[in-house]
Amino acid sequence: MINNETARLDVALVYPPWPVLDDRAILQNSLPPLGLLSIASYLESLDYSVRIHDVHGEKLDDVILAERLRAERPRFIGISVLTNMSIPAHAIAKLAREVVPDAVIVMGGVHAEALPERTLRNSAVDYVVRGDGEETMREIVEGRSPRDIQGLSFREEGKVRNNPARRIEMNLDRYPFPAYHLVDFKNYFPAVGSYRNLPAINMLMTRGCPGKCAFCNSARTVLRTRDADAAVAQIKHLNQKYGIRQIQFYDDTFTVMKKNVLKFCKGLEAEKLGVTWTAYIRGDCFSDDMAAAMKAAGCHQVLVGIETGNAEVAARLGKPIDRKKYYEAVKIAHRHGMEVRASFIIGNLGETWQSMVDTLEFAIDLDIDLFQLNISTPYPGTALFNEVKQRGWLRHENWYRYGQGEMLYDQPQMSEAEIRCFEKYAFRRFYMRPRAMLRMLKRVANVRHIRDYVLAATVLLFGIHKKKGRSSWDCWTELREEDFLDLEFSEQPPFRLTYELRQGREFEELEHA
Ligand code: B12
Ligand code: SF4
Repeated sequence: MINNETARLDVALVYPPWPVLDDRAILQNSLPPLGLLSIASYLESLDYSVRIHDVHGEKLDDVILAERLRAERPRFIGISVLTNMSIPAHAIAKLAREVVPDAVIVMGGVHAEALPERTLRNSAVDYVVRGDGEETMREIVEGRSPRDIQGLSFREEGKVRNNPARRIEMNLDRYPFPAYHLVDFKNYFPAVGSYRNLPAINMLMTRGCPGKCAFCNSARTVLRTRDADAAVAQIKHLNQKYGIRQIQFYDDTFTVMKKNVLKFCKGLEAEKLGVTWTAYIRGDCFSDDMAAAMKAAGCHQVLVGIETGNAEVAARLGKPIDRKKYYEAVKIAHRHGMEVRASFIIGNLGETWQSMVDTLEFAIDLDIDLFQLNISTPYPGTALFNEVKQRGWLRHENWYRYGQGEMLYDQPQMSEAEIRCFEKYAFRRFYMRPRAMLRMLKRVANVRHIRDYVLAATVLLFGIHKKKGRSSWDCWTELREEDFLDLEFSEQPPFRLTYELRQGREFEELEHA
């Protein structure tokens, strides 16, 4: 189905930049966008021609992106949107419309799907896809009428029409391996402190999470897993074709389906590839036999979102803590020689100075290896967003600043100054302990690790950030959302939760109303 006659590309998929303004981003991974890679490989398997432009990973400016799109003249342009990249995403849609006026422009991803009416106020966006994008994008590219495409939102007669949700695909093995061949591995790197070997790449075993956390878009989404053998085959392919020696599993909770994890570990160990890997676990989804199998298969670090050490705050987060389970999980990981990287959130609803101290004390007492701290951020599509919005506490909707590095809602009992002060104190208190320092030294396996530590220390402990000079990439960082929203709709969109809109309840109700 490649368009030989007109030499047009069928589909260009674009991953927008995420704010370089947040200096802590330099400590984070930059690995390929797996959602777009999955859509790309599925469309390629159906003989469509596809390219990926990772504006973030490739550090593309608007001139280069425009040149590429002009040369390719794609019939369809898909843009992936998380909250903190949504303003540049709008700019990319406008740019795409100017350069390829007849292309159909589609947005997907958690931010676009949570706010379809707002997204479609940009006249350069034709469709918003809600939920998994593979099948919906296929139907769009096949030229189906938008009314007949499930999981699609679009403008019709001056209104936004939200079609019913699409049935959730339970068989993830229907989709081919992500289209890694469409990205250049040299543009990507793993997060500081998260790898043993290089080069590293990301992959997924599952989609969805049964957790109920108020701050998370993944809460209550339908859990599905790939077959363990397919995941082993993918790692073998990545190792043999690209020399990959480190995998970062990006599943919300890798260990949630125990039988499959054990099968995967056995299969990977048998391949003797020497690939090391990391994965997210939950305190209540981890056990001795699983840890033993994971370690034998090359896992060297587990990541766990503990969030808080205070029981009341935890209950409000929808993630009640069972301290015993966390102590146990850390012990199990250590017993099997795996590091524990744990993340926490401060500035939560109901937070006080004392509850933040509880969190820090808990982190220290747990004896974790790496400590990550974020500031509570209310993302559209989460219960937290709805609550702070309804209470009138949300400070602003400048999405650039939704990067978990600043306070976005006010609460009577807690000031921004307290949160900022605690953040600095916590990093110093945790990492400036002899035990923590010794551990870090022991972890050094190569020169790159030393470079990473210097970087982390300058940013987290001393607050020294990379000097910002102007560059051509600044074209993405100082835009205003309202400049792109050129349409108005009279209807007031309801507050939605990501899982509701993916599982279809709300839209089906609207349909039958
Ligand atoms: C791995 C991960 C990361 C990695 C890498 C992210 C990346 N760029 O790949 C790292 C650690 C770097 C990271 C960083 C951050 N992350 Co993160 N991350 C994830 C995680 C766990 C998995 C992402 C993934 O690969 N998903 C699997 C793929 C298959 O799903 P998908 O991307 O959603 O794509 C599917 C559909 O959404 C849809 N789709 C998506 N795009 C498009 C486009 C088109 C055209 C179409 C048709 C369909 C479509 O189709 C895809 C295939 O079915 C998600 C949670 C999750 N389960 O998604 C959080 C998540 C995306 N991250 C989140 C956050 C908050 C962040 C940070 C802000 C954290 C921080 N403190 O800095 C940064 C911002 C990064 C950024 N802007 O890209 C939030 C986003 C919330 C929001 N509303 O924006 C999520 C949802 C977790 C949560 N808390 O709820 N993250
Ligand atoms: S924070 Fe973790 S456990 Fe909670 S819903 Fe999100 S992915 Fe699931």
